[in-house]
Amino acid sequence: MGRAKISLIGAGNIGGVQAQLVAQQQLGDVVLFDVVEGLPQGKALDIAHALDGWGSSVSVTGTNDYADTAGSDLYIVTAGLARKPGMSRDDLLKTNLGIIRQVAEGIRTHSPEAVVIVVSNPLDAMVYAMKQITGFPRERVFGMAGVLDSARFRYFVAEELGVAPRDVVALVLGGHGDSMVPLPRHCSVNGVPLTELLDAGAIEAIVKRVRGAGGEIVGLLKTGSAFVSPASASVSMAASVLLDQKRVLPCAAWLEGEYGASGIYMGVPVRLGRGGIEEILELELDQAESELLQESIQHVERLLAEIEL
Ligand code: TXD
Repeated sequence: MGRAKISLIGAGNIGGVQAQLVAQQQLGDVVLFDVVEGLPQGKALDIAHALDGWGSSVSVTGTNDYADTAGSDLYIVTAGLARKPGMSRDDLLKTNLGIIRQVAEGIRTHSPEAVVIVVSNPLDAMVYAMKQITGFPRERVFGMAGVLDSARFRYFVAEELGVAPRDVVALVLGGHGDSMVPLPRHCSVNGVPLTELLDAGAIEAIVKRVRGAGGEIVGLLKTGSAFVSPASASVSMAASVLLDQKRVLPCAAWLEGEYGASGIYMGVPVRLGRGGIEEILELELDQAESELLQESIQHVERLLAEIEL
C-alpha cells in the first residue's frame, strides 16, 4: 500500500499553503497544478527543499499538465479568482465557473475514482458545478466552507472568554456567505453551553463577526482573501478522508432530502472517512435555526439558478 497521491489544482495563495501542510503532515505525495507556467513548479521545488527540515519523506512536484495528476486519490481545488475589496463571492461566479469546468474535465479524465474537495468561490456554486461536470457521486464531491467558518466562530468565542480555541466546540451550517448559519445553541466550552458563558448581545456580536470574517480580511489585505486558514481547513478535511479519521465536520454536501432540501449543496455536518462523505448528520434545529437555514438554502438555490452548465 503506497502513499496517497494528492493533487492540488491551483497553486496560488491557498494552494501553496496546502502543499506545505500536506507535505509537513506527510498525508501523501503532492502534485501542485496551475495554468501559470512555472508557478506550481517553483512553489513545489521551494517546498521540496524544506522537506528534510520537517523530516518529511513525501514527494512534491509542480506541473501544468493534468496527466501528471493521474491516479490521484484526492484533489483539492482552489483554481479561480479571489475577491477584491467590494466584491461579493457571487461576483466571481461567471469567471470561476469557466475555470471549474476545465478543472472538472481534467479530474474526470485522469482520476475518475478520486475524492474532490472544492474551495473556490462562490463555493456552493463551484462545488455544484464540479459534481455535475465530473458526474462523480455525492460522497466524493464536497466543499470547504463550514470548517473555516466554524474555526472563526471558535476563535472569536475563545478570544472573548480567554480560553483555548481547541476547547471550544462550534458549528456553522448553511452556504458560505452572508447567509451562513452559526449555531450558538450548539456551541460549548468543554461541554459548558455558550449561552451560560456569554449574554445574548455578546453572542450576537460574535455571530456578526463570523459572518463578516472573510470580508474583514479582504479589507485588510486589499489584494486578496484569507489563505492560511482556508488551506488549514481544507487540509484537515483531506486528512480525515486519507487517514479515515471519521471526523464530523460541517461541509458543503449534496442534499437529497436532508434538512428538507434536495438538488443543492449546503453546509451540513458530515462524517468524513476513506470514501469521502460517509454520513450526513441531521441536527434537531429550533424554529429560528430552521428559518435561517431555509434562508441559506433559498440563497444557494438562487445562485444555482444562474448557472448554465
Ligand atoms: O472558505 C472558502 N471556501 C474560501 C474560498 C476561503 C478563501 C478563498 N476562497 C476562494 O478560493 C477564493 O475566492 C478563490 O476563488 C479561491 C482561491 O483563492 P486564492 O487566494 O488561492 O486565489 P489565488 O492566489 O488567485 O490562486 C488561484 C489560482 C491562481 O494561481 C491561478 O493561476 C489559478 O488559480 N488558476 C487556475 N488553475 C487551474 N486551472 C485554471 N483554469 C485556472 N485559472 C486560474
